[in-house]
Amino acid sequence: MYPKLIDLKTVSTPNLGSLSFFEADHDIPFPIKRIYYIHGVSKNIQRGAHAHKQLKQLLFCPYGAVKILMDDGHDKAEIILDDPSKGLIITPCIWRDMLWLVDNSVLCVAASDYYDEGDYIRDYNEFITWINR
Ligand code: T46
Repeated sequence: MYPKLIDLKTVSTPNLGSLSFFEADHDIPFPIKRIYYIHGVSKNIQRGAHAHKQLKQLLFCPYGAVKILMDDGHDKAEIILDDPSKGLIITPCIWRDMLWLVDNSVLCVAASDYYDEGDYIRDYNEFITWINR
């Protein structure tokens, strides 16, 4: 499994908080074509239940805590995003679920491509067939 937790560059200023940032190609290994974010979600809600065929993404949580559950068809892994200075790079062909641990946590995503429903695999059996093709 290739998902990778990375430290986002963060500049802290005394009494003024912190600023985190990343740059396409420099800090994450793909160009960014789309940003989206998921908000207004209650604790214990789970979203996801899909994989992507080609899409690469950086997930980060600037507020709250979201557990990312990943499955590459062989191994499973979980990572909690609860620190705005951390990001999770998810490569293609990883089945993922996202579980909200805190009300109104915000999950942000920088994606390598435009939205394309054809890149999604939303059936788990189809996912297993796809990775073993
Ligand atoms: C992912 C996880 C982490 C759009 O119209 N444009 C978009 O850019 C996106 C991302 C979604 N949509 C539509 C497609 C659905 O009708 O928004 C609706 C909700 O999408 P979905 O059910 O796929 O949302 P999540 O939270 O299960 O998954 C999302 C991303 O779709 C997915 O790529 O990896 O966040």
